[in-house]
Amino acid sequence: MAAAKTSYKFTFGPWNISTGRDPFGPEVRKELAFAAKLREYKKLGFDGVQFHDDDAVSPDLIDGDPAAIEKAATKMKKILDGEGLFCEFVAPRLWEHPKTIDGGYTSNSVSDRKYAIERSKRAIDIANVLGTKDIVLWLAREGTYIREAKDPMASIGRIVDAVNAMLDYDKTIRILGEMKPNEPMDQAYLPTPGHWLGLTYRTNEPSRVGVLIESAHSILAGLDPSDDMAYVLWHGKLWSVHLNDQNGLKYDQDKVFGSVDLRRAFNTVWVLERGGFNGCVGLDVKAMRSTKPGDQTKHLSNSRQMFLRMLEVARSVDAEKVEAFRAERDYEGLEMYVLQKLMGK
Ligand code: GLO
Ligand code: MG
Repeated sequence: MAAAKTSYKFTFGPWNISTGRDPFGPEVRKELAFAAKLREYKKLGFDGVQFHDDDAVSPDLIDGDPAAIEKAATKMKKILDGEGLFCEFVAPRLWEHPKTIDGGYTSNSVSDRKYAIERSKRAIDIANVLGTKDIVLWLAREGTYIREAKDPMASIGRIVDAVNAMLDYDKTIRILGEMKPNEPMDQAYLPTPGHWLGLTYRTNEPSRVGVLIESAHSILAGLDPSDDMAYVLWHGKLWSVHLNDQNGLKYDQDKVFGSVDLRRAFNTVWVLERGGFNGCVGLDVKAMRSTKPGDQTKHLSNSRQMFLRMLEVARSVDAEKVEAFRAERDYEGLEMYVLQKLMGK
């Protein structure tokens, strides 16, 4: 096992400070201006920012002249520098535009597929200006509402082709797949980190294709996030995480890290520590809709605090004791040892 890290870097995306709009009701808080959001990061104990392409560059410019995109990204980089923040990654937002209604890389429309790839290349340009090498692909609409809608085998090939096109476009970027089993689609083509991982080895440059794992997404797939993370760590491909929590199999909740299941959070942090994870700790969490505007960043600082507190717990685990319980096959004893730790004993 790699040596434990002494410190972690914390990041989140501007979408994690939100208006409370949901499918059943409108905004309950005013949208905070982007610059005002950025001013919150350091105050909350965060070091870096995760961007969608059209967070970094206004959505009006995103389909236009590449030079104008670069100019806007340069402006954003100055603002970031001014705040002492770094950009962790850029993710092309391939799920809101009219040309991505049927998916990005797997759309049945040739011209829409082209759009998705061109837009991904622009996201790489933006990443270069913002000083990051990491591109995240959350494949939101690469799936179907009805299974007959698309050719499933052709779809997998199209995703690989798109990844290869990005790897070819820039020989230094890395691509991180963030998989989710459902929502917005009924079923995704690559529902879990394991599915994506298999595909990384069939790309033109596997060493530049890795994984971002989000806790809630693993839980939605009926899997344990720490097991997913351990599997990908073993492959040396866990390059980022989105920690949060999820209360069972329902819509993607993005609850505060550890707020539903403390033991699951413990296992997540314990695995990251022991596995020598050295990516950023991203907290992809949402405030409750009932949250008052003055409290709209509490879920972020609370999640960070939960991670740090869990880190103390994980670091206080006596590895020899754990081994002794294992050697005796005394898992009842081991379980009680962990539960006592979680209760502060
Ligand atoms: C949604 C995803 C989303 C991504 C973000 C970055 O379920 O978790 O928040 O993490 O768009 O690609
Ligand atoms: Mg996420």
